[in-house]
Amino acid sequence: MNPYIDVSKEVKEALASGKAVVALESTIISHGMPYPKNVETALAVEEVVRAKGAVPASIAILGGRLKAGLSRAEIEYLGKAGLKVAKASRRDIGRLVAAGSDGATTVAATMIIAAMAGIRVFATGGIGGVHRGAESSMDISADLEELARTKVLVVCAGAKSILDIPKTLEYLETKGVPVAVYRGTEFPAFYTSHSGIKAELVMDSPGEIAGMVKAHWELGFGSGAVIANPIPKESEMPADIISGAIEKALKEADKNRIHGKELTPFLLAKVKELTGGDSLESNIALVKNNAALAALIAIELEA
Ligand code: PSU
Ligand code: MN
Repeated sequence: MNPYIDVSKEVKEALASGKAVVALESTIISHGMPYPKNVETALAVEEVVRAKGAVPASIAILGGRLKAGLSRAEIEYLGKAGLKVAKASRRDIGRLVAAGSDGATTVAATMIIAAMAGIRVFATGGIGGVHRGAESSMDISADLEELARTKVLVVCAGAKSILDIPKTLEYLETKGVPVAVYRGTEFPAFYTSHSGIKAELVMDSPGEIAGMVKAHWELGFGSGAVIANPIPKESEMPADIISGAIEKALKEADKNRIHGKELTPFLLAKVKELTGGDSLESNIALVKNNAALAALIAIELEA
């Protein structure tokens, strides 16, 4: 095991005995939702994973140590600290370790730490991707490069349309990352299952997904995979309300010249502000839904 990583006792035992483990990210806790809902959600999502028969491993960087499996107190700490904790992607891990600092891990950094620990399935809300206007800004999330190089399957609710979804899918195709939609006909757009983009590959069971990723890895391909799990019907937001809020958020970001790592958190916060509590409730519902599917896939992978 990498000397910089601490795997919790529960996660270590689960991995050693071939039990299913599901990784969970921490940017969603500190940067994605307000306190105390973020802590409640992170703990509830862990419970969803357990209820399905798998072991949750929330991931973060604490005091310069890479952590796979967080205690309640550690989750509470990250939730309370919020934006004061550094948002950590691949490039940030080394400097945070060297400084003995804390970091809330993005999809990319969570994949890296999960892979180091031997965890192959990870549930989150939405992945980063190619931003709208990337043809001039070149803003493409490091999450996509990580998916191209790290063997972790990521279950998400698609991508928010703060991103250019068709370009994000093109990028993943170029990089050889398998992308499948779970029981849906369109690639889902986070708050809504409708994006107008036809699903290229649809899978109907956790077993089928596990079989696909197992073959992908046994063939020697070194990439991750994306499973896009549409938000449950009852939690969906009306598409026009969401797209109106996103257009407004993008204009504000442009006006305030927000870019780099600040852009995604800025857009997420604006969309939330503009849609009130409804979007937060949808967000919580879809993360739980993804955690449940990830647990079932992880169980199939260990079977
Ligand atoms: N998209 C969401 N919710 C999120 C994120 C993205 O719908 O919480 C977070 C994730 O942690 C993701 C990160 O890995 O933002 C991507 O940031 P960037 O675009 O700066 O790479
Ligand atoms: Mn970016």
